[in-house]
Amino acid sequence: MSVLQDISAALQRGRMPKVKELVTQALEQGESPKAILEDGLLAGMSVIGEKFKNNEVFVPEVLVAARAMNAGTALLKAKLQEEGVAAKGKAVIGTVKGDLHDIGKNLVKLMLEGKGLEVIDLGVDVSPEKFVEAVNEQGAQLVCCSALLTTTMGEMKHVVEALEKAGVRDKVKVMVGGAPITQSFCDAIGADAYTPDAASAADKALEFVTA
Ligand code: B1M
Repeated sequence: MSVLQDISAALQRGRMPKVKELVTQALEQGESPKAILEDGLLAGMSVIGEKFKNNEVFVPEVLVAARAMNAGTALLKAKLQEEGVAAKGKAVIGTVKGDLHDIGKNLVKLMLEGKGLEVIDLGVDVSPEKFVEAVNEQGAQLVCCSALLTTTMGEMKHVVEALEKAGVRDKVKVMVGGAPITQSFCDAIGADAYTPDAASAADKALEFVTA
């Protein structure tokens, strides 16, 4: 196996120290940071994403894989910036106002990053105004809203309305998700996409920024 395949395999097993060791080794061997990112780290994360979608692995495995990915990416970050490897697109993500659940939102963030997108995480209890402010400040193409409560899911409509009011609705795609969200809810509030899980959210996000 090549060192890049080793990185992918170690990441899938969530072995953070091994991933760090292998990324360092790959750099010493002259592998390009871009290849290490795409054929090592992102390749491994994409396998995890598919398995998660198919219920072959679960939240803990995704979290340890993501932790390993973050450690590997951190070693590459400065070199990638030197090489000028641009992110494929930019997203802002947050759990909507009144809602403090963030496990699913964090998974979506990790999966988006796993697809090479830059993600600005606004955290939890994010007001519509804060989403708008982030879009204006960050120039994001995607607005990703998560909600876990039937009492807070209506905030997603307010996000869409706030983007309209601010005159930036046509500049972004609004993606929604979380346990109570459905496709018909997405359609009713005028969002652009509902996805049921983090892996399909990442697929859709990539589709939007590369369309
Ligand atoms: Co809360 N809680 N909780 N809770 N909690 C639920 C959601 C609940 C269903 C439990 C229940 O009653 N059976 C219920 C909601 C009922 C309803 O609204 N119909 C509930 C309640 C009522 C509450 C409180 C009101 C309880 C109280 O205080 N009386 C309170 C509300 C606090 C608040 O937010 N203001 C509350 C508090 C909490 C904790 C703080 C204790 C904790 C959250 C910790 C945290 O997130 N840091 C918590 C937890 C852990 C849960 C359960 C048990 C698990 C949620 C979770 O993390 N799941 C949950 C019951 C359950 O779901 N079984 C429950 C794992 C996570 C990976 O899944 O977030 O669905 P999920 O994300 C998925 C998809 O939905 C999707 O991708 C993810 C993975 O693939 N997804 C997206 C998510 N966001 C997406 C965005 C996308 C696309 C896909 O595009 C942008």
